[in-house]
Amino acid sequence: MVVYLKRKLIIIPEKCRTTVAFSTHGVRLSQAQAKTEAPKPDRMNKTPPESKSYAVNMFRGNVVPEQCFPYPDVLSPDQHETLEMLVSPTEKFFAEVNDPAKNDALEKVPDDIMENLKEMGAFGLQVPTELNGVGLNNTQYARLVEVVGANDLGIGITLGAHQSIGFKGILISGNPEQKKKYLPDVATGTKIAAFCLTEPGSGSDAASIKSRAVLSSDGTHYILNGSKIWISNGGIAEIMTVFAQTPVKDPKTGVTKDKVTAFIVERAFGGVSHSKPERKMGIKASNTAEVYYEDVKIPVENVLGEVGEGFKVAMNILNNGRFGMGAALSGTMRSAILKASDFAANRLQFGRKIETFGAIQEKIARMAIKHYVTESIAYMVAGNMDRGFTDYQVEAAISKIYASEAAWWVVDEAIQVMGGMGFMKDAGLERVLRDLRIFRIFEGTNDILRLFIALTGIQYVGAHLRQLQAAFKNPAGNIGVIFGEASKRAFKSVGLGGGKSKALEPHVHSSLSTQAEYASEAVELIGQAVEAILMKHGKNIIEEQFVLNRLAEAVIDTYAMAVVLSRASRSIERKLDSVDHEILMTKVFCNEAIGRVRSNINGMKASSSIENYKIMSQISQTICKTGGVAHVNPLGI
Ligand code: MYA
Repeated sequence: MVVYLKRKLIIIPEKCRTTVAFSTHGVRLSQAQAKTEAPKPDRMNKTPPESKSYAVNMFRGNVVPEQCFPYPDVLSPDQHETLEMLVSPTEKFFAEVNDPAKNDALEKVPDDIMENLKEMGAFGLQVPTELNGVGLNNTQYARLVEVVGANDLGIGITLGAHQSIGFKGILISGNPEQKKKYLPDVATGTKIAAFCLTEPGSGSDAASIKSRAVLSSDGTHYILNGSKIWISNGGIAEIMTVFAQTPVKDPKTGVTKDKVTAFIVERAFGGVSHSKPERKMGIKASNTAEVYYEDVKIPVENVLGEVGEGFKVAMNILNNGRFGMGAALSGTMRSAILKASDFAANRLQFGRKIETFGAIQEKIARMAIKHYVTESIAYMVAGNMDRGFTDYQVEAAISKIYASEAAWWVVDEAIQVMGGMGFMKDAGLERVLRDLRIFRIFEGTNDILRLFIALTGIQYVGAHLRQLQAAFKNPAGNIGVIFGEASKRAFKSVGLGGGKSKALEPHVHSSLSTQAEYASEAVELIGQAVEAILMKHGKNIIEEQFVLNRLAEAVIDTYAMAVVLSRASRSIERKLDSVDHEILMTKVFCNEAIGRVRSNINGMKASSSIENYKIMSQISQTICKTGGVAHVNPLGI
């Protein structure tokens, strides 16, 4: 792995080089090929993959509204009614039966609580009803998960590790026999599931796992050996989605290479054992353990997806589950804001309620705005998944990053508003803060996901620029492509073509027109910045993480702007009771976000910023070489 993400680069020949192009699912060349080959006619005519993802298209400077405007509205009246019937008993259960502080102290979800959750159907929320599940769609699931997140994140992880990722592979990639065999038991919680990817030597670099499964000589089963660490539900799971290297012969070259394959492993196969539960900072009620596999015999019919395609299976499961985190943490924030605002509205200091002080007002307003953004993104992603869109991975990553950072900030500030009271265990916030810390780390660290966002978008741009470059080799045959691009650029340079800054005007309510202009401007800035960094860095862009991080930041803010504008516009249209409040939050968020976007875009190119990145790199290297802080104590002793 070069720098975390091994994107394969294609260099466009120098003489017509405007930028570099990257491999994509649809367009793929080795570096050597790209350097030497003239584009072949069929490749010239090949249309690069088209995505309708709002976030991905921002990298080309395009507003593609389909997956953002109007705000999704996917529930039928029946689905709405089902959800209503589920939400209130779930809230009642958490308010009256479950005790999160007790679970935290016990470092376990007590057996009676587990049984209650099973009876409520909480272990199979998205499994079809004919396979013993509740049959919810993603939007309905998000709403219930929000209730869980509002009350007990330890239970949230037990449930989430089980269904959000543990058996999700069977649900989305399993064949009918696998679904029929495994889903009924996991849906009822009779058998608990786990997702087993991470290994001692393989965290963020998921493709580098060492566990290995070899086909038996009679071809009936695989023999799995290896170990996994930090597996949520690892000590209690009966059914595991396990990723392991398997030897795979390339049909074209005949060369055999190890490639990742996904397996459904039953503890009952034998050879599966686990460590005692890990002692953790938070989410203590959830079980986390190492899992060991020793000559585990896995029947060939338990391969999940295709042999050698396990990395994609893993990524799809993770992409598919990420919105759940956004929804759960939106619930967590809602609870924290309730506590902080209740305290602020009652606490007297200096003869006044502290809610009347600007210092407290700013905190509470920002907490609410971050919650509004988190919630809006989570339901946008869930809604788009329910509408059948499949290119939501960048948005899902944005949801996870935004939610985990916003929740941390909100709960930390809630403690600050409550002062000494917030620091006390009885306030119930210190546990939540401990629970929250892992959310920026697991399911893809936020750092890795930022790079994933930036590089996925750049890859998309690269494919389109490559088509343009190929078209210039045969201008006569590609007049449409060239003219389309040339006119787009010409319009852009003189601010015409509908004016990019007006691109969102038709989709956003007129009372938010200034903010819509900011959101459109941000898209345009991103498009220009991506072209500029590709021209400047070429294939080395993957090494420019200081720059990529700033690009990802700009993308996150710009996507969030569009989402809240979409939601607020719908609230205006529907004349919701909270509409005025929503407009105010949307205005503040967008007014501030455009400033951050401009600053991050500037930070991708300003020479003073670039100089600082070089210096920071040097500082870090010195510290790591020294083995800690490199400057001496001011006292010299
Ligand atoms: S589970 C462990 C979580 N671990 C991770 O998330 C691992 C993070 N690492 C990665 O995601 C990947 O290794 C990265 C890829 C991104 C670094 N979608 O050369 P590449 C394709 C689709 O860039 P790498 C846990 O924490 C890519 O296009 N495709 O790969 C438990 C390329 O395709 P092609 C993707 O350099 C937590 C190919 O793969 C994606 O190795 C418990 C190779 O790409 C993607 N995302 O780096 C949580 N990425 O070859 C409980 C790559 O065709 C849940 N590709 O060009 C809590 C839920 C909340 C509560 C719920 C309550 C009920």
